Amino acid sequence: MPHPHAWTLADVQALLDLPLNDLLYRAHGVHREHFDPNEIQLSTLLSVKTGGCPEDCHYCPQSLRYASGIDSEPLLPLDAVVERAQQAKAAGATRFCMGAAYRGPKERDLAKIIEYISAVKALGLETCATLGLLDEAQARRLAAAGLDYYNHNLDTSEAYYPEIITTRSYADRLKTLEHVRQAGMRVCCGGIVGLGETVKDRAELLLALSRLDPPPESVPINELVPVPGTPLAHTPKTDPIEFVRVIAVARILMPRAHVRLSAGRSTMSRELQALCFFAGANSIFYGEKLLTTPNNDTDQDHELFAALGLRPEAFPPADSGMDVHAG
Ligand code: SAM
Ligand code: DTB
Ligand code: SF4
Repeated sequence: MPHPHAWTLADVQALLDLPLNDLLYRAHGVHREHFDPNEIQLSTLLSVKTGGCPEDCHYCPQSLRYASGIDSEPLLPLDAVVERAQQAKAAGATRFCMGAAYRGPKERDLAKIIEYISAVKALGLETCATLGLLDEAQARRLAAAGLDYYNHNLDTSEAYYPEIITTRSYADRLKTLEHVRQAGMRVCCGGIVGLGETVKDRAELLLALSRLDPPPESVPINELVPVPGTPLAHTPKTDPIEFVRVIAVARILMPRAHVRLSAGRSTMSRELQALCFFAGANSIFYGEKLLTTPNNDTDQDHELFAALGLRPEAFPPADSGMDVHAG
């Protein structure tokens, strides 16, 4: 097997094209080498600032350009964020991810988000934020506040990207990821399947993710949630087997990353989710809402874990900085 950095586009295309049983066997083998295959990490999302975004991401209901029916909401008060984080912790999540509909955070908002981060971290949860583009100083301030992960996706291939977003470039995204790394935070970076991209675009996205240096610690693989009013509302649904292939190849290319079965899970059967977990997904968004769209019912998730013999990652998470032996 080539060194991770030596993968070529042809290799990745060949992986995506393998007979499914060969691909699954290989991906599951890589998964077992690096992780307990029966453990799953749970992240809960909260939209801390919703809608009214000036960007034009064609998939996104929060862009102010599309009539998706989302009401804009300003930044939530600190106590509301803390309450939701406490609920997430009580329900068994180990990571709390705060999302904001920005091109990038404004100074006044960043100061408030820094307060959220300190308060959520004090609960012993891992913290993650997704706030759009960051400059160097902003990344440093978030890291200093105790932010463990920053989510910023490449979304699709560089070639297909201009069909999906015109208001900021692939290069802008890579710059933000560099700032996040330089500030010492862990990177959560993935993409979306089902934007109308080709299999080659998927291969290019997966290769670009694996070539981030170092590769992301967390890789969310989203299936497009088609929201009425957005330009991609009528995009044909991805073949579920094709989706599983993307998960499997992400696992092979990024053996140590948590691969997250992300948006789109609520319309997936239990069997399809089980196949994704076999293919190497070992993290999910947990809680009944993503940012603005519905996610799976938590009781049903627990039934699924029981049926599959999956154990949620224990609390406190390994990297929370909490003393495991205290209390
Ligand atoms: N505004 C920030 C940004 O774009 O970086 C942070 C929030 S944004 C909603 C985070 C990610 O959610 C996007 O990069 C995209 O990958 C994903 N996303 C948004 N809408 C989606 C949809 N309808 N279906 C699937 N994924 C979606
Ligand atoms: C990611 O890759 N997926 C999440 C998270 N990062 C922020 C967002 C999914 C959003 C789905 C559409 C919505 O609920 O608005
Ligand atoms: Fe704005 Fe982020 Fe939605 Fe793009 S994905 S429109 S940047 S909230």
